[in-house]
Amino acid sequence: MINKNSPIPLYYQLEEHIKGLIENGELSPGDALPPEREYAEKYQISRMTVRQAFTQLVNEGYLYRLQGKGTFVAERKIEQPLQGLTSFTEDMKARGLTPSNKLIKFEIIPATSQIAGQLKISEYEPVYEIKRIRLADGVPMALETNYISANLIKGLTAQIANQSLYGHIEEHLNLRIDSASQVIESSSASQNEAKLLKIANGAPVMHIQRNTYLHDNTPVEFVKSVYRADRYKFMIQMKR
Ligand code: 16G
Repeated sequence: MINKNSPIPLYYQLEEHIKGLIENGELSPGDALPPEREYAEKYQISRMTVRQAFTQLVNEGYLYRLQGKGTFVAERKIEQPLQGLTSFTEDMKARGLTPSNKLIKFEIIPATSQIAGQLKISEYEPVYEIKRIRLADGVPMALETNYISANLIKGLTAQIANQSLYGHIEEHLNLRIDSASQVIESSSASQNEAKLLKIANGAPVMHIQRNTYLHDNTPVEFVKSVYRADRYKFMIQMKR
């Protein structure tokens, strides 16, 4: 399956071959890959070529390396569609995963000018600052900090924040969450983010900012999130 006469670079052929094994399930998350040397001997290619293929696959999130232990198949990424306005709890349940939260902070603070501007309220008006680690089947996926006007959404508690905020707003307060705008930017995990998300310092993450509105365009939340880039990819359908 490695064709030396092909104009396609050898590392790329090997990369596609390993990707195929992962996609058809012959290699599963957590499986160790044979050492580079073995691949090199088997296909009569240089170890440099094998390393290049592995490095590409690590960068694309298919594999990960453990110092002194070898190269392993990574967990599949969650592919998150960007069309629907859904909550973390809904998204995880829809995938058959169990959502949970670890509440890091739950406070009422006076809105800074930035938060007030985002929520279209006055500076110093009370807002909830809710910081949560969001987990799927017990694995940290994202770190989210929500700002919600305390005059708009009354009576939030730590217990509610430990479950679904959208669920509470819609089912208990009978408000209709209607639209949102979202900006996604690549970044690398700070020391604190890495610790909370259980990833390496400086590992790739995505910073997501969401502004969410009720049906009458009242801002209902302003959220800053840090999503693990090794566990998430985003998908959007386009039409010309
Ligand atoms: C998602 C939203 C977040 C929202 C949360 C509500 C992104 C990037 N963020 O995580 O803005 O606050 O869902 O989830 O998608 P909940 O209802 O489970 O608390």
